[in-house]
Amino acid sequence: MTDSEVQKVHQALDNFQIETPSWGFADTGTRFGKFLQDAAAIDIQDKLADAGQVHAFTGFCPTVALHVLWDFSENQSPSEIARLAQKHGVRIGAINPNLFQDQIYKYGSLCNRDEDVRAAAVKHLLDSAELAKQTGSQVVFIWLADGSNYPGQANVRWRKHALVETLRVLHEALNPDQLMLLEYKPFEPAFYHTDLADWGMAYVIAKEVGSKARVAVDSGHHYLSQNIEQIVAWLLDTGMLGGFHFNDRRYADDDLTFGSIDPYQAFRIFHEILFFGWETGKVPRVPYMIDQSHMDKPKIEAIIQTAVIAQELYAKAALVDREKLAKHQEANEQIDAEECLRSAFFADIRPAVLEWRRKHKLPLDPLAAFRESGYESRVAKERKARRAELGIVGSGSYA
Ligand code: RM4
Ligand code: MN
Ligand code: MN
Repeated sequence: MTDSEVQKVHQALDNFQIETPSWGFADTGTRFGKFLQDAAAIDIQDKLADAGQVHAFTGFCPTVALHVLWDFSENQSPSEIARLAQKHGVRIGAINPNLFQDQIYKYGSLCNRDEDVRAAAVKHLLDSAELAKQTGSQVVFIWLADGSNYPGQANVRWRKHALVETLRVLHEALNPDQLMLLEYKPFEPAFYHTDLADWGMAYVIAKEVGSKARVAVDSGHHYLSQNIEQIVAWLLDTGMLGGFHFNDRRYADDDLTFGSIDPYQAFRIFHEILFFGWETGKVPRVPYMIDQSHMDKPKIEAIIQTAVIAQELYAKAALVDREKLAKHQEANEQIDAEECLRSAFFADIRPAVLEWRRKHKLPLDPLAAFRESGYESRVAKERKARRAELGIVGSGSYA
């Protein structure tokens, strides 16, 4: 790599941050069950401590996304949680409302035909916006599980109107500098129809709701082989890209480590963002977030590994010779254009990334350094004892 290429990578990395998910540190599983880990976080204090570790060893994961019902409780004020985060060297990132686990949501939340249920869901959104304000968060990140399981069951147009109407209430409550992101997903938990099934639906709803609404792209929420980077390019071009949930998949919403199955896909997403930045003269500050639940990998290591993979792929995307690429595109030189992407993707950027870590006085190998610290075995022992003391008997059972 030439000096100017190394510089290009360093400049890009100086602007690259990725948010960790609080739920990635806790015991989670599939719908068939859970495999419990002694070192898994028990409460919000543990989750923030673990996220603090990830940031300390990587240097670019300064914020943590919280899930309202899993992380906040009556006996702990939001500002206390924000202070706790600070103590561990991180800040609160996106606030994720939970419109899917309560019994009242059997037939949906914001799209439910029952007015009382819709009102309860709206109240939860307003509470979430309040939590965001009190924790200094700019983002309310909405994943809607609403949908139906059987043909004929639901009036999809009625539900669309209900969605706009209810989301507008949240929209009005947000500060001018706050955003609400709408995450789409084609199926699951509902299997016949999902109210926000794809980026187009999320886009339409966001536009109807108002200027503080954007679309969120979860890389696992597409049909197989869908061109995600094209969606990203269109959302960028229309000013509607709100952020990401990163993970990888082979089949459905697998929540596997980002870039573990198809790193070229992840690279192409980053490339579209940087290409847009190059063309418009401004690289957008996109909230990149990890949305993964590791049930068999050790959790903190898995998040460190994910962050490092994302950073490496971002560095590769930064290396694309965009000037050259633009010329080849104009001249219809498809092989040369494609080679612009391939040569960046296959370049060994690790020495440049090492150099960046050295420059920022970070551990050269975050994963190895974290392992050497002994943190995980220490907390495993402590948390195991605390579970016993608190009488928490973990269960892996599905039914
Ligand atoms: C969904 C989606 C959301 C997450 C829920 C629990 O599949 O990815 O972001 O909050 O799972
Ligand atoms: Mn997600
Ligand atoms: Mn998902």
